[in-house]
Amino acid sequence: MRCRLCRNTAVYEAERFCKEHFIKYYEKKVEKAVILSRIKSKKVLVTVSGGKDSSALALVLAKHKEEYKLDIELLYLHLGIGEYSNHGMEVCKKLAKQLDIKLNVLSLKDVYSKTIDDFKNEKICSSCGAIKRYLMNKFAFDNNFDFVATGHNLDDEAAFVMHNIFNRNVDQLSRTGMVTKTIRENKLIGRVKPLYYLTEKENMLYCILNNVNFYNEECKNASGNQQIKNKEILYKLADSRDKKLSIVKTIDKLKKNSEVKEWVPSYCPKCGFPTTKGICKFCRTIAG
Ligand code: Q46
Ligand code: ZN
Ligand code: ZN
Repeated sequence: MRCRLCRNTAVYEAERFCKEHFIKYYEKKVEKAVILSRIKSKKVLVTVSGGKDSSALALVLAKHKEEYKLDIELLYLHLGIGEYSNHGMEVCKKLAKQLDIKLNVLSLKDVYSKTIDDFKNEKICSSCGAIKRYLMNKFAFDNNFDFVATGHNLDDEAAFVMHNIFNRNVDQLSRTGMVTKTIRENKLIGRVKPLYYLTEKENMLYCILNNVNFYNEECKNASGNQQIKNKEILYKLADSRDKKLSIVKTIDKLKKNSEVKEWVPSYCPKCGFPTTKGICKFCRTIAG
């Protein structure tokens, strides 16, 4: 198959692009997200796991950091999930070296004397997710970052939207989107998803074509992960990039036309960070 733009051999068959034109296509999509989410000239903390999505994210932002005037650092959360966490950390160390970007490593064990392996409940992924969100926000707040960037992609977003439609969860749906606001006085650092318009496959190809290492191992708890189950449903119903994009864009349009209630946080009496009410989920989980 030939590239639709230059007739060289296509490396990305779905859109018929050669290597050069795929990379241009990919970086244009990231640029669009960077412009729309207004993170140019900001101090951005990029969370990395060693997987393809966050490695692609770190690479594309590092490559364009001068152009976007970004001040970026990486964060690896070592959650203590057996060898999986050690392996992820090693991949991230190599990535940081290759990109020449500072890597911060935060170990749950070192700071809170706990690991995810210590949690034996059925909802381990829900606890893990809450811990990750809390630590990203706290690290970014304590170190004066303007935004936290994550490797969430079009597949993640479309799967999340579908799951919440099936569960009639309007509140969660209203919280989807490419970027959330930073409200420093509320100790809330905005989260941004620069890979919002790109699929998992595209992220993987971007890493491969740029010789960036990533690892494909699954966490041993992945069978209980709701997000992974959501994606399996998505792949059955929306098998193309266009369909996934339609799901996400429809919700974006609906949100623009509807009034979204501002979330007024209260503060956790134990740690002082925002919560919906009472002691925050992080403090409850860590104490449990
Ligand atoms: S790391 Fe954590 Fe995932 Fe492992 S325990 Fe579940 S949520 S599956 S992305
Ligand atoms: Zn081409
Ligand atoms: Zn708390």
